[in-house]
Amino acid sequence: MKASDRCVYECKARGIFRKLGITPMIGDFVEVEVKNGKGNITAIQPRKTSLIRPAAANVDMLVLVAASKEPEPNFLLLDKMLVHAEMNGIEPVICINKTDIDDGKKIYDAYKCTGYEIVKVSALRNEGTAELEEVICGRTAAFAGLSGVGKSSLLSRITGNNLQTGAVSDKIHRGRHTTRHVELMELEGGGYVMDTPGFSSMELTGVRAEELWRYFPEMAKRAGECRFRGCVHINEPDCAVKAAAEAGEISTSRYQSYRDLYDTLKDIKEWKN
Ligand SMILES: Nc1nc2c(ncn2[C@@H]2O[C@H](COP(=O)(O)OP(=O)(O)O)[C@@H](O)[C@H]2O)c(=O)[nH]1
Ligand SMILES: [Mg+2]
Ligand SMILES: [Zn+2]
Repeated sequence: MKASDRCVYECKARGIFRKLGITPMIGDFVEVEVKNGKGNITAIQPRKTSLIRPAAANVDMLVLVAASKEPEPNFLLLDKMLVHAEMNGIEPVICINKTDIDDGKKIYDAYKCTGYEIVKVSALRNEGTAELEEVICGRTAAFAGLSGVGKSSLLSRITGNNLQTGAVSDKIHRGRHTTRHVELMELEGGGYVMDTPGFSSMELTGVRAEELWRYFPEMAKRAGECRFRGCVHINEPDCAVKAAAEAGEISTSRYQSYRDLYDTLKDIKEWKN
């Protein structure tokens, strides 16, 4: 069934959800009671996945959009988002946009060691967008990334909808043209995509510092070769992860993010105890 064949009802959520502390999220499968053309959400199905940043349910792919330039990539934020996706069992894809102004090699080199799919695109020139659509095909994908990287421009290309876009400087100075609401859009070849508001910071929670390496796939696959069990891959001798970082098999940027995040998580724990 296509979205155009479906009925659309404006719904209210019953007060019971508020009492239970449950908020309906974008992407939820719900049961609806219709009266006089208006819907009432009576039940929310268990969620397959639930992302906090961006807030969305049942997403199975996170397309992390970074611009090769304007704005400069924020590697630490990208790495936090990748850990967040890993923790939630959501497949991440790295999408390098604006390849018309810079080839994006810096981002590519930072992530080629991860094994994640990397797609280079230019929304402006409509290059690589068909490949991006193919990668998403059949899935429910949320687009996330800094404001101004081109999420709405890319989604306009692949959905054929005309989404609101805005110049980077406009957003920074006046907060105009930003995506204020999130909506699922159906792809012609199957699958759904959603645009999300850009954000520039996030706090990583729900993971212990000692477990953090598990969410860096290029570290996790080498951890079994470390001398010590419980190695956190920072100062231990005969650490296979550190050796791989020194040999350039794990990028400097990824290893640095790991160390920064490890320190932050360690501090949170000590502060809470
Ligand atoms: N040069 C270039 N500019 C782009 C590209 N994609 C988007 N832009 C521009 O970047 C700005 C922000 O785009 P937008 O889609 O609103 O970004 P969003 O905040 O991530 O949704 C707009 O001025 C776009 O025209 C691209 O591939 N190349
Ligand atoms: Mg946008
Ligand atoms: Zn180690």
